[in-house]
Parts: sequence; C-alpha cells; structure tokens
Amino acid sequence: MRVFFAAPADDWTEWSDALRAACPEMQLSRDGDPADFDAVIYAPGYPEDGSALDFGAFANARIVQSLRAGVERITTNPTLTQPLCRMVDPGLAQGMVEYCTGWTLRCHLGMDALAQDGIWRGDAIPPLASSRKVTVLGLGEMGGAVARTLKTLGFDVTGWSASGRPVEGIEVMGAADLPRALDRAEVLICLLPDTPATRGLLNRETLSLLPRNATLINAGRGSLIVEDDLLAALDTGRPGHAVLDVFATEPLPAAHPFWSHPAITVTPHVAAATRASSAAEVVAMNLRRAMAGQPLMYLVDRNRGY
Ligand code: NDP
Ligand code: OXD
Repeated sequence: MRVFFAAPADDWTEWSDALRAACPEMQLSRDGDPADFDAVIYAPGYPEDGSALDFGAFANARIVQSLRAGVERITTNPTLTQPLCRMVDPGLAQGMVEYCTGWTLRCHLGMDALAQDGIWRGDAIPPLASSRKVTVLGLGEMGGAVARTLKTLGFDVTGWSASGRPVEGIEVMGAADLPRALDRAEVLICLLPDTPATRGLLNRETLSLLPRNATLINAGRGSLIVEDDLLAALDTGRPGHAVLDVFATEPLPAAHPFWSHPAITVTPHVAAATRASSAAEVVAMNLRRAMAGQPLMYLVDRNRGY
C-alpha cells in the first residue's frame, strides 16, 4: 500500500518510524505523483506554504486519515471527496481526562487559596466532590471519558450533546437544554468540536446563565467562546475563573489580554496530545480496513463537520 504523508516536517520526524513499525506493508512517502497513492495521512499545517491541499490530485486514495481529533481545517476543503477519518486514540483521551480532572480538582478544592502563605486556615475545609455540580459540553470520545471519570470520583456530573445520546451512568441533556445545562454548571467543561453550530455558542447571553463563581474549562476549540464576551462576563463573576487551552488565534498573541487576566489560566493547547507510540496502531488499522474495503473507523460526517 502506498501512503502519502501530508503533514509538516516535525510530524514526519515524530511519526514515520512508528507508522512503519505499526504497518510494515506500507510504503510511506512525502513525494511522488499523487495519483500513485492508495491513502493519505494528513495533519494541519500542510502544505507548509499555507495553501490548501488539493486532495483531488489523489484520485486513487481510498482514505484520508487525520493525525488530529479536530478536523475543522479540512472539512470545508472542496477538493476533499475521499472518506475522512479523524484521530481517536486511547492516549489522547487519557491525556484529556488527566487535564480536565486535574483542573477540576484544583478549582473545586480551592487549592491555590489553601497554599501555604503563613496563615493557619484550619476552618477552610475543602468540599467533597458530591457537593459539586459539573456539566460537560460534548460527550464524544473526550467528553464521555472525562464525564465518566469525574462521576467515578463522586462529582455530580451532567452532560450535554447535540443528540442527547445516552452515556452510561451520566444524565445527558440534548441540544434544546443548553440553558439548564449551564444554569447548574459550577464547573463547566467544554469538549466540543469547531463547527458552524458551535462557533460563538458561549457568548454574553449564555455565559450569564452560569452560577456565580463557576469555573469554565475549555479544551475543545477556541471558536466556542466569544473572547470579548468572556472578558466582560468575568467582570460579573459568571464565570469566576476560566482555564483555557484553546483560542481563536493560536499561538495566543503576546499582547492578548487573556495572558495577564487574574481570573484566566492559559495553557498552550497541550490538554491532550496524539502520541505516535499509541496512535500509529490506530492509523494502521484504518488503512488496512480501507485497502480491504471494510468499514472505516471514526469517519467524519462532512455535513455535521465532526
Ligand atoms: P467527538 O466527535 O467524539 O465528540 C464530539 C461531541 O460534541 C459529541 O458528543 C457531539 O454530540 C458534540 N457536539 C458536536 N456539535 C455539537 C453541537 N452543535 N451541540 C451540542 N453538542 C455537539 O469528538 P472528541 O470528543 O474526540 O473531541 C472533541 C474535540 O476536542 C475535538 O473536535 C477537538 O477540537 C478537541 N481536541 C482538543 C485537544 C486539545 O489538546 N486541546 C486534543 C484533542 C481534541 P453527539 O454525541 O450528539 O454527536
Ligand atoms: C487535536 C488537537 O485535534 O490536538 O487532535 O487539538
């Protein structure tokens, strides 16, 4: 099987050996006549000159496999007619669980306020998880795993998704219930993809529905939040603190007000990384399925955009 690696040079360094080890029958290449390739592995940032990739030239490719979970950078590429599969990998989900659980616990327990400052605050007993209401927006591979973990820790977890599809052990609200989902969210965890339907979903009106002093954690995509509206909302205490891993513009510009805001914690889009060591097996499995004409895993629905 001939596979074209349509990803930036850094990805080649990270992935090529792992992919070849996971799929020895693959001939992986970064150049050649596009029509000669049976499959394309893609990551954002390719081509490196900033132009849009012409998927139409890969006339014989049976699959485009993304190395990232979020596929918003290619779903609207009109030349892409091949089946597009996104990255779903246990290592990615585990990273997201650890990031969201870590920040939820830190905010829930008020760890920063309790940190040693020379004052003995013996009456500042931290609350138990069962007294904390958490809402998770987006209950897919990431949100579902995060919601289940927080539930296991004892948090009072509710989820919200487009379909309202059941998730074992979690109360799930559907699209029309957003106001109810926000109204209860002492901790709001956002793990939604970037699509036309999610862009700007958290704005002046919806943020005002949060409880006072709520914690907002966004590790999905920055486009979810109207950034000026978040700055205004923090002044009202709804939310009281925001932990943001993703932004409208990345890297976050040096002069951006989020960096110095006392109620905002910025992390540099590191909540969950796709690690070649585990994810190469996922890629190999899907490429083999494509070559055998079997159903593909993690197919993107181009109409929904995720
Ligand atoms: P999935 O496609 O598995 O899940 C997406 C979830 O969002 C589904 O529950 C879906 O609902 C819900 N959803 C989508 N659109 C809407 C909408 N308009 N209204 C309500 N719910 C909606 O994605 P993953 O869980 O794998 O990943 C989520 C996102 O996380 C990725 O798209 C990516 O952008 C981001 N990400 C960020 C990383 C980081 O390091 N910060 C790392 C990896 C991913 P339904 O179940 O009904 O379809
Ligand atoms: C992804 C990401 O989409 O890293 O995989 O954000």
